[in-house]
Amino acid sequence: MNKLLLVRPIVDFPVDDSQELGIPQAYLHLAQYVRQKSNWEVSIIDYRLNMVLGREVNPMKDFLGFDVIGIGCSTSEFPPALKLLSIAKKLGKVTVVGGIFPTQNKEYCLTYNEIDYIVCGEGEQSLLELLNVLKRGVNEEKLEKVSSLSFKSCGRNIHNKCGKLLDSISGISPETYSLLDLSNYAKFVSAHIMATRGCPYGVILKSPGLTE
Ligand code: B12
Repeated sequence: MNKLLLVRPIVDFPVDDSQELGIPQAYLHLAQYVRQKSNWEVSIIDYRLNMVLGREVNPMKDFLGFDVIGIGCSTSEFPPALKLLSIAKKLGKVTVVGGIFPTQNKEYCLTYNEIDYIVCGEGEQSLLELLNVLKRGVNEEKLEKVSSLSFKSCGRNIHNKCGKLLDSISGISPETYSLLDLSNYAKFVSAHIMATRGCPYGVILKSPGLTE
């Protein structure tokens, strides 16, 4: 087991024709981190891009050859993500979700059998830890040590402790960008970059001259 596919679902009710496309920043960060620190092979498929290009969206075919299917979801992405996760489970894949919706709705997400694991909050370190455990075969004791992970075990919902945030976040390398078909994104959107991560207000409060 060493092949991870990160899948971006289409959105059922986009606010414009572009499917709110954008380059999937989170997937690039996750893929880069995992690839740098393990021998997992990571691929990305963006069904939103495929939709606007008029390409085929065929998860039954696309998921073959991968061991783990990972999807990040905002609220609007959760229903289409579930459809994809259901196909992944029919194909016998391990499924993992992350992003704002699963992070805020862990208990709700665990009611769905389509979801094996939830990574809460910042995903890089936890995803790497999870993949390292999965590679050696599912082991309950080891899963309970994976930071920020939620999962079901013997009918109980387990929510592990949060991990530490990353000390530094590296930029996306050209090698990682090559996981995406950038020239096709360029037909529709300008490139977003991530300038900072997290909430800056704690820092502002501690600035000299300001009182709490
Ligand atoms: C940039 C941004 C956009 C950009 C996206 C550009 C792009 N190229 O992707 C644009 C402008 C297009 C956009 C549009 C919208 N956005 Co917006 N956006 C953001 C913003 C500011 C940052 C997201 C981001 O890229 N973060 C950087 C990456 C690295 O972090 P991340 O996505 O959180 O991913 C990390 C973890 O979540 C986790 N993770 C994520 N996915 C996965 C998957 C797996 C398998 C795992 C293990 C982990 C994992 O690991 C990642 C790395 O640590 C957030 C607010 C915020 N600060 O998070 C709002 C936010 C996500 N947007 C929001 C909304 C509402 C929208 C719109 C619906 C607005 C609208 N009405 O049109 C649209 C919908 C877009 C869509 N359908 O997907 C809401 C979502 C709320 C919700 N509950 O769903 C947010 C949270 C803002 C808010 N507080 O309201 N957005």
